[in-house]
Amino acid sequence: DQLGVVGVGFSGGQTKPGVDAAPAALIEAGLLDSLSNELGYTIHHDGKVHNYTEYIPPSDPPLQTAGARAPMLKALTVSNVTKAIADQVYEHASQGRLVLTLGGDHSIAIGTIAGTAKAVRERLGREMAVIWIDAHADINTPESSGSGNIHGMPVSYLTGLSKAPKENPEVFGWMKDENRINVSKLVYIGLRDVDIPEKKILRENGIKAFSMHDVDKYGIGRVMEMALEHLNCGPGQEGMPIHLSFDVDALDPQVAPSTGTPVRGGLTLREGDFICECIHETGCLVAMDLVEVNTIVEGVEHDSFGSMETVRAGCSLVRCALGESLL
Ligand code: DIR
Ligand code: MN
Ligand code: MN
Ligand code: MN
Repeated sequence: DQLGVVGVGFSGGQTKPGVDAAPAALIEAGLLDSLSNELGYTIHHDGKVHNYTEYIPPSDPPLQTAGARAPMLKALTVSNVTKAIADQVYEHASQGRLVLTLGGDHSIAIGTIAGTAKAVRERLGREMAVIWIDAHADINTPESSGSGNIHGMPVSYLTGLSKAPKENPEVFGWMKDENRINVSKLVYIGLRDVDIPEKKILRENGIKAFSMHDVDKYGIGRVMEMALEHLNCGPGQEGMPIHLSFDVDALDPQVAPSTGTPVRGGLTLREGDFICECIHETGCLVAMDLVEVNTIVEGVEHDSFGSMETVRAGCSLVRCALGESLL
């Protein structure tokens, strides 16, 4: 099978350095080698981890919108960079390749999903589903966000809940309907740190979300059945293309401590891998993002145990989504 790989060394959707070094760490750990040598993928990769410096404006002051709790940080930078990512991902997806994007903070999913959504519409004439695995809902609008960090907002742009402000069309004005997904085709798993305004957004839009409470209550097996059934990808159903966006902070910090905003009480390594295996089994996967691995959080050394363990966990998630556990 053909696999397009995009290395995204970008951290501008939040304030902690180190998440930009993750793609290199994942590749150094042998991820791409195992995908080609063990899983048999033909890999299309330009051999780079992009830092998008050519897209970063010389000045990008905090953007205060009327009624917002906090100014939006690096709005123009993230808009420009995600547009470039969307083009890269579209290029792979439009040739029918499964696309793997190694991030980077979660703001980059604005680009990856925009790129695959467009390619899937053109190639298959269909809408795409998104499975968002995360401790957080990442569905703040610029108005509801308490931090101003865009990695807490990607889903609001991707679903059209947030759009380019009239007075600042250069901030995400490049996004068109062809880049967006329907809120009814979105499923969350792993949530446990959702802001109050985000809970309201989830409720008002009837968005399907499985929190850690649901994982405890039903078990991950039943949660995956319900999630895939909701997306028409269960056994006997017609199926639809799936983009999997996996934030490593969905995993418990005991197994993935090296991430910018760890939250206790997360998924076990096996629950994370199981989610990926179930999605692989559907045969519907068209793209995967692995984001928020941060190799230098809060003084944790680059080569420390926690950082290595997080990289190892990330590699395992990707291999499971790409078919490693098939017997
Ligand atoms: C918070 C944290 N909801 C925010 N979000 C994080 O900044 O909007 N997302 N950490 O990964
Ligand atoms: Mn690349
Ligand atoms: Mn996230
Ligand atoms: Mn998160």
